[in-house]
Amino acid sequence: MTPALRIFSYRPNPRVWKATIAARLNGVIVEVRGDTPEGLVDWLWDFDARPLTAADREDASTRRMGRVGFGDTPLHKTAAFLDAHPFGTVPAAFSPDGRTGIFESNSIARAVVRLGEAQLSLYGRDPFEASRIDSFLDASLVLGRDTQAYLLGLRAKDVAPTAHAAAQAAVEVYLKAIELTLAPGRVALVGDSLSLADICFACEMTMLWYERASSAHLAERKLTPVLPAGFPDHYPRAAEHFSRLRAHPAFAADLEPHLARLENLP
Ligand SMILES: N[C@@H](CCC(=O)N[C@@H](CS)C(=O)NCC(=O)O)C(=O)O
Repeated sequence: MTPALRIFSYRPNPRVWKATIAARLNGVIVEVRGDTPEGLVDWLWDFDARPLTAADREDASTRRMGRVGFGDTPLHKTAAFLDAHPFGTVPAAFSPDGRTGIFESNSIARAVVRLGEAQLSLYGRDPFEASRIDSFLDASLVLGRDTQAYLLGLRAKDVAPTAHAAAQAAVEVYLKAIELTLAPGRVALVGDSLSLADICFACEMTMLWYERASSAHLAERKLTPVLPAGFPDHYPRAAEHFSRLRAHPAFAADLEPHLARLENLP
């Protein structure tokens, strides 16, 4: 069956899982193409993304320096890719004919939710709930923005104290609000059933789990984790919500192998 949406990204990428979890729930078929983060420098960034050929490597017209997360290595982005994706980032989603590019992981997940609306609503019961879901998605984008430099610093084993401080402040603001939302005994962030807001929350938490692979580096820099293993003491409802979501089969398929690997590092 032809996929309803194609996504190009590095893997594993919890941002992509916002879309694949939604797709598992509502039956939309999504194709994900890509490679490791390091491997993507050897790919042609295009609707028809693929490993570079010798001729592609010679083609200076596609060569572009990456801005976020790809250091000083040139990337190879086609003109059609940049037309569809003016910010030039991954995850990069496309309509099946390749004509419409959808960027920002939250919007890619929204596309999946809209495509599968007839099978299952993950976007609230009315315009107010839908807009409240958008509110959580917007807040998660701010969190993502303020933690990105920190998480990339961890990957490069070169965390700047300013990036750590920004991430710490952002995580605190975000989790306090999630905790408050769940305080009246709610089991979902919006309304009383699972929505895209919960999917997005689970994936943002999973992004932060990456920190656990860098305990030694943080200790070396005398920095404390922004999401310490003891965070459930401070945010019990948020922690419980995350535990519930990660155990859900539609979530576990993507999240569990990744989280388990990070939790069982020597
Ligand atoms: N807020 C965006 C973040 C996307 C993003 O920043 N992607 C980076 C990799 S982490 C990228 O594609 N960088 C390529 C470049 O800068 O050329 C989302 O959620 O999709």
